[in-house]
Amino acid sequence: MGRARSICLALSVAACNGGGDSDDDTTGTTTAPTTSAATTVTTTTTTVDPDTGSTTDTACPSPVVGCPCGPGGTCDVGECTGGMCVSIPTTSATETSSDSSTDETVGPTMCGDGNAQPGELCFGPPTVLMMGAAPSDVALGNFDGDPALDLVTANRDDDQIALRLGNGAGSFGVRTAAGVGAAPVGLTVGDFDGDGHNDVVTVGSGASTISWLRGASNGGFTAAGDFATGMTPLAITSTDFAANGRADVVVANSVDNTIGVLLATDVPFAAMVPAAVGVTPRSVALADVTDDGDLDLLVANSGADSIGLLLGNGNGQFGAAVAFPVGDEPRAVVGGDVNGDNLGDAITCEGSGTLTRLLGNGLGSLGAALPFGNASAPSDVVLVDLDIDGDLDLVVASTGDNTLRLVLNDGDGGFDEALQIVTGASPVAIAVGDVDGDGLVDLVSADQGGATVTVVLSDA
Ligand SMILES: [Ca+2]
Ligand SMILES: [Ca+2]
Ligand SMILES: [Ca+2]
Ligand SMILES: [Ca+2]
Repeated sequence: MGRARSICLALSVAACNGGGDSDDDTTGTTTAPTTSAATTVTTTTTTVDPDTGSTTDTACPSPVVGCPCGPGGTCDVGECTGGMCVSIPTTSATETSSDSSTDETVGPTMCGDGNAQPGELCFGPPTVLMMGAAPSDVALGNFDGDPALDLVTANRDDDQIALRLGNGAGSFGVRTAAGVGAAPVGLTVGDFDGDGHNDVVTVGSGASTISWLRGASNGGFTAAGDFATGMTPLAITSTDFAANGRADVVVANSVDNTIGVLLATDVPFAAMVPAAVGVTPRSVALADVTDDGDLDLLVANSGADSIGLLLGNGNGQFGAAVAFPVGDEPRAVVGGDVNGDNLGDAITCEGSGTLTRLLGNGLGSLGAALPFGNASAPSDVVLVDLDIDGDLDLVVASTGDNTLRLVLNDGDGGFDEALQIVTGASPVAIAVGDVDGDGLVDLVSADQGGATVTVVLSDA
């Protein structure tokens, strides 16, 4: 491999000129990759709220940017000026580099030159936006008919979704909200009635229901019904199994130890069909692990220290769950091909602080758990190509130290942490998408402890 990487922070071009890291695992498959402290750039948070003044925005459950200061003139996010919490100017960027002896060259280009090159990892300063009480999940989608991605959160503690419409340039407008079933801890975006407009379905851990909000295509939503799940569902995802133009839903019922499928047929949704999984399922992901064209289901069984794999037949029915041991208390699972063999693999993050990969073996199964890396009480992980070199990298939400960890793939499924980005308090969920239309992926975290989302735009 030996690809050099430039680890770049867009706000500090000086940080982009060197420090290339090529700490690749070239020896392959028998050794679990380890995370070195190779190159880490940490930035403090810059906060900018596009809501000029918060007078139209009444939900200020905590002193964050755009909200009144807390007792003693303090802010959980931002700094107190004139009684209001405002942005903190940037920044301290520090860069340390080790094991540079194996570096062949410095990075191919600089961040900030407008020219995105494979191997560059370029992100700008984070922006923190107030969303409501305990945002517990976040998604990006189009809700107002323009091509700009909008962002929506499920707010556990105010029983609402909160929406901010994107302007296509990386900024978001005024917050609006809509009520859903009690304690929404997850949401998914799709067209569940086939009218061509995106809808939102939340999963209510307090209500043991899903709530369907029908999108009106102008940024508005209409409550369209609640539908029973199993007990205390904690996670949700969706896909259109039958290709009938109506997305279907899968939930994880944490008390029942089941997953449940709710098909969107003539009238969303048909009664939930459960299937047994391991103890305390709290994350679900759809991925084609067997490369047969049908989506399979991955489940993180946090009480059993395992993930479950349920092979799909393509119509929303799944085979029996097969469990694979992982680290202590898996909190999230994702699927995708991380080692380039066209077989789906699984990645988990565990509350104990570890990450684990399990490689698909082409036999409808997964190989042994290979632990790697670390984070502080990680709560979510996503697979996305961060450095545009064609392989899937990781973003890990690290709730214990309020960071997003960007972890790069060496192309063979070996991972090294490359960058930490500071977020609002307790980032529990991640969404990725191109919110500013530059063709590069941007990051959003739902900061459950901070009542905020953190938006991090890529830069070239
Ligand atoms: Ca719709
Ligand atoms: Ca693979
Ligand atoms: Ca990559
Ligand atoms: Ca972008």
